[in-house]
Amino acid sequence: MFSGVLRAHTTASRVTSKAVFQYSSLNGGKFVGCNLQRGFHGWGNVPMGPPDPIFGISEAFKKDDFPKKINLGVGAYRDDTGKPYILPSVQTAEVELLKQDLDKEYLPMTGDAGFRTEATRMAYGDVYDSIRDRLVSAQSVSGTGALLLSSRFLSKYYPSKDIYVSNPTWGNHKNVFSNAGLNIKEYRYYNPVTKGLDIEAPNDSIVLLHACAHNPTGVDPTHAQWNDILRVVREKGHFVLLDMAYQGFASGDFARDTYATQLFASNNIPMFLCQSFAKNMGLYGERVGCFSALTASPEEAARFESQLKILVRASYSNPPVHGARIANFILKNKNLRSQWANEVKGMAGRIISMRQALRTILENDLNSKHSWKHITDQIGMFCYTGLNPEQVATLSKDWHIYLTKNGRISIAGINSSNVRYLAEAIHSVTSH
Ligand code: PGU
Repeated sequence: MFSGVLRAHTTASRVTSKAVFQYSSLNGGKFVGCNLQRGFHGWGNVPMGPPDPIFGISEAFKKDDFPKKINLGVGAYRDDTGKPYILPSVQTAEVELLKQDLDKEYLPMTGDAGFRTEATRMAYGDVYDSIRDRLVSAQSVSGTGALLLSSRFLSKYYPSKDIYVSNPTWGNHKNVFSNAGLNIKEYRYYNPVTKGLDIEAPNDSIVLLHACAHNPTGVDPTHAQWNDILRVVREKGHFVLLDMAYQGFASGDFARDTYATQLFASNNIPMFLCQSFAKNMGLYGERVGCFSALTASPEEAARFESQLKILVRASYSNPPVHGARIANFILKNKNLRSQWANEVKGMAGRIISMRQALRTILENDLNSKHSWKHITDQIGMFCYTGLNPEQVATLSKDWHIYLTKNGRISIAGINSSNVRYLAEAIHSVTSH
């Protein structure tokens, strides 16, 4: 064992600090530790963090070797054999792209321009042509990346730092927003007394809304309720942050799921939109998304875009290329695009049939004394079951069925082979 002394000089202050490095001859001469005489003394101040409420469940599920285990935690589509589903349209696009022998050069900071055009056109539908010269967009690192850009931009330039999210909402909204320096406030999404939507926030607030397939409740506003929300947003001067992670999964139809986006855009509500292609193209790990901002004029759009580029450059420089190419290829190719639409319809349809199957077994076969109507009333990938944390814990401990503590189940994880086992488990934990 011997010690070496390293002197580091900082040119700015001319301060010299000493660091004593220890090497161990017993450890093959490898560096085994560093003891700075001043300043840093290791990460003793770093507390152990909790596991992620959604991805932590996948980790627990993986460790379980029970053959009938079920993962209903993460919102990731599975086919009827419980396997991840690679969409045939995506496979075709990848094969065609490979033939083109494309390079892997950096994308511009705001990403692939063709992809951004196609993605935003799909989200804003008929309104797109009338707003395109005021719309600023950036390809994002999936939906989460779009939310990150939104919240960092708002934190820097929006006058209020309070953001109102529905109670409940997707858990990671709060992490992303608070990391960007925004203060999380909640509005009561559903008022059980009026059986209506309840969005209470002071004037000029930032309000996060789920464009379709609300996560975790699976309860979306009706068109009439969206119109009411628009009225309130207008009267109170709110800024709308629209999260659209599930276009196509609410109704099985891309166009029908754009009601909220089109409503706000056509009424010139100041808004950001966060799109994800994780679910509807099954491109989870490719991280394909799009951030867009509706501004007041082309001149404002130009200033906004200049700052957006600076923000992207400082965050991750430029987005990944492969997934956006796949999405763009599908969106631009008429035949492939309609094939994709059918594949999404198929996924949405399988989810609906699993809702029906689960409810039927619980109510008709097992004679549950509870109503399970909400399983089929709710839409999108999730069902907010109403199971309490204790029942959720029993499901994982005794039945090897994994779901988030708030009682949300990802219907996409249910299939014809496990639905009965799941129904029996739910019946068992709700029978006492
Ligand atoms: N917004 C909402 C409402 C979401 O549910 C999700 C994903 C995202 C954005 C972000 O998805 P990206 O993959 O970044 O595009 N929620 C899923 C997936 C797992 C997770 O928590 O990220 C879920 O299970 O809730």
